[in-house]
Amino acid sequence: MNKKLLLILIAAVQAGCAPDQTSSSNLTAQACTVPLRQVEGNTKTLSQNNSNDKISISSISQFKNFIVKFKDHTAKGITPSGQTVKEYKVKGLTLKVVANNSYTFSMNSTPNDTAAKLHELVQDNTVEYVEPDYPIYSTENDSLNDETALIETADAPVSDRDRVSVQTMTDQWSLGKVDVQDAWNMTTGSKDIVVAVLDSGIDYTHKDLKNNMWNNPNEVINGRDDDGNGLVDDIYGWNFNGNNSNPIGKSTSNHGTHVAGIVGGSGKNIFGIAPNVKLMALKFIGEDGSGATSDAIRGIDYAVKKKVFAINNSWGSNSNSKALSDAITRAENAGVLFVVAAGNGSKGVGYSIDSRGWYPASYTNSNILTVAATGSKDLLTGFSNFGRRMVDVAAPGLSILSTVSGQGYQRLSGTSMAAPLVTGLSVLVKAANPALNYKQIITLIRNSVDRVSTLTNSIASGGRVNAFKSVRAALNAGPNPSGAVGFNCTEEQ
Ligand SMILES: [Ca+2]
Ligand SMILES: [Ca+2]
Repeated sequence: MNKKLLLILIAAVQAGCAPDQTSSSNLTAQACTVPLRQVEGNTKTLSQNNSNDKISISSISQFKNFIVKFKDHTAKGITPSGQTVKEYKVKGLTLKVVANNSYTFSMNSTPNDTAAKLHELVQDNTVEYVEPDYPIYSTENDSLNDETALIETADAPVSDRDRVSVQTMTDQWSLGKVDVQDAWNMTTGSKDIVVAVLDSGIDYTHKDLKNNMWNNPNEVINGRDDDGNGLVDDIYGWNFNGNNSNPIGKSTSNHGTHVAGIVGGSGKNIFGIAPNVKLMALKFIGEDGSGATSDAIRGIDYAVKKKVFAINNSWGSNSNSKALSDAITRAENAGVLFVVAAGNGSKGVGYSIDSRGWYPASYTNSNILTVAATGSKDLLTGFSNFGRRMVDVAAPGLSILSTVSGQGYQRLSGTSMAAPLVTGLSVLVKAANPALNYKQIITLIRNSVDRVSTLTNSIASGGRVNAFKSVRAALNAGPNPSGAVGFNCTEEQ
C-alpha cells in the first residue's frame, strides 16, 4: 500500500466514514453523520429590524430557494384554507406551505433582482422573516470525500483532548459497553413508543426492521388521504424529499436505515438498543445525498402531529435557521424529545460547538439532547464535536454494526451512530417509567452516565451513557417523578 493511500484510509477512519470490511455483509455505500455544508457564518434571517441591511440581503441573494414566515394572523390573502391547498400567489411568487404561516418560494433571477424582491418582501409588515431554504448535504457530497481534505485531516494536529482512532471491535460492542443486558432484564422497550427517524429513509422491508415499523393507524393504501393530513397513503411516514408515500432508504442512502437499526433493530441479526419500539420513516435527504431545511421542518411537524415520543436527528448544519429553530420549538411545546448528533467536525476533526455553532445541536431548546461519539475505550473519537455546555452525553459511535438496505449489515462510524443509541435508550427509560416527561428523561440520562475523566471538560455530563443505570433510575423514580423538572440541558453546573 503506498503512503498516500494509507493516509487517505487513516483519514477516512478518523473521519468516521470507513466501513470495516471484516464483518460487513453488504458494502455498498458509505455514510456517517450527515454534515450540512453551507455558507459560512450563521444567521442570515431577514426581518424588518434589519431589512435595510443591504449586506444581509446581498449575502443571501445568491440562493434560489427561500423560506418566508408571515406574522401570525396578519398575512394578507394567504391564510391557509386547508391542508389540500398547497400553493398561493403573493407578490408574483408561488408559495408552498411549510408550516402555519411559513412558505417556501424559489427565484431563478439574477442576484440583483433576487435582492430587490427580498427587500420588497421584508419591507412588507405582514412578513416576520425571510431566510434561505438552506440546502443540506449528506456525507457523499461533503469534503470528506475530497482526497486533499482527507490527507490534511490525517496530518492535522489533534487537540489536547484524548482521542481514539482505529480500534478493533467485536460485533455490537456498543451494547455491552452501555450495559444493555442488565437494562433488558428490566425492559426492552415498548411497541407503544414511536420514534421518528428524520433522515434519508428506512428500508422498511429489512428483516431486522419490518416488524418494528410504525404504521399510521388511520391510513390505508387506497389512493386516498384517509387521516386528512394532506398526504395520501402515508403508511410508514413520508418522503418529503420526493413528496411521495415511499420513505424507503435505498442503497444510495443507507444512512437512515443504519440509524434505524441502532434505535430499534428487532434482533434477527442486529439488536437495536430498544428492540421493542415503533420506527417512523421520515425521509428528507434524497438519493443524491442532499435535502432542504424546509423538508426537515415538514418532517418535524409531521412527527409532532402524530405525537411521537422522540425524533432522532443524525444530521446538522452550520447555518442557524430561524425556521428550523421554530419547528424544534413546536416539538418542544408538544413535549417531543429531540435527540441530535453533535456533528463530525470540520474535515473529520471535531470542534467545540459551544463556541462555533452547529445546528440543531447548538440550539438551546429544552427538548434537545445532544450526543457525542466515543470508542470502546470511552475516549472521544477524533471526528466528534464536543462542548461542555452544548453536548449532553457521549455514546458509542465508532465502528457500529447495523442494518443497511438489501437485507445487509455494515459498520459505520459517526455521531450519527451515537445519537440513535441514546434515542433508543430514551425509549427504554420511557418504557420503564411512562410517567417521565422529556425533561426528566434528559436529566435522568445525563445523571446516570458512567463518568469518564477524559470527558469531564468536553461533555456536559462528563460521561458516556449507561443503559442499566438509566433504566434503574427510571424505575426508582416511581409513578410520581419529581425533582428533575426545570432542568436546563445547556446550563448544568
Ligand atoms: Ca394521510
Ligand atoms: Ca389512504
